[in-house]
Amino acid sequence: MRNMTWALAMVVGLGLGLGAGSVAIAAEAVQAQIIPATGVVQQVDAAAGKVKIAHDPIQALGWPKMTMFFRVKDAAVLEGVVQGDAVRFELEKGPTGMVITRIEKTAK
Ligand SMILES: [Cu+2]
Repeated sequence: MRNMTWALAMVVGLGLGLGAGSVAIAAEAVQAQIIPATGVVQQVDAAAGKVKIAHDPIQALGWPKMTMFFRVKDAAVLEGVVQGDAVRFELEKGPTGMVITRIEKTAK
């Protein structure tokens, strides 16, 4: 509780001290953060711009290991990616959630 109060005070302090413009820039920087992850491709739906990946835990997001669909930022991200590929990929927070910006196969 004490920490929460402190955090709130910091947010208010930042808002007052830096002004709305700086806060907006800070929010943008957080949005552009690249989050690395690894997993195995289960299904590729290029037409829908989606890929199902059994991913390892993603610490930066606090996500446990799970199998789920991800949307890709651009269809080109899925080029050459097929079911069964072990991959390393990068996530970025988009306006409607996490999207994959890059997929790279790892050695088998
Ligand atoms: Cu997940």
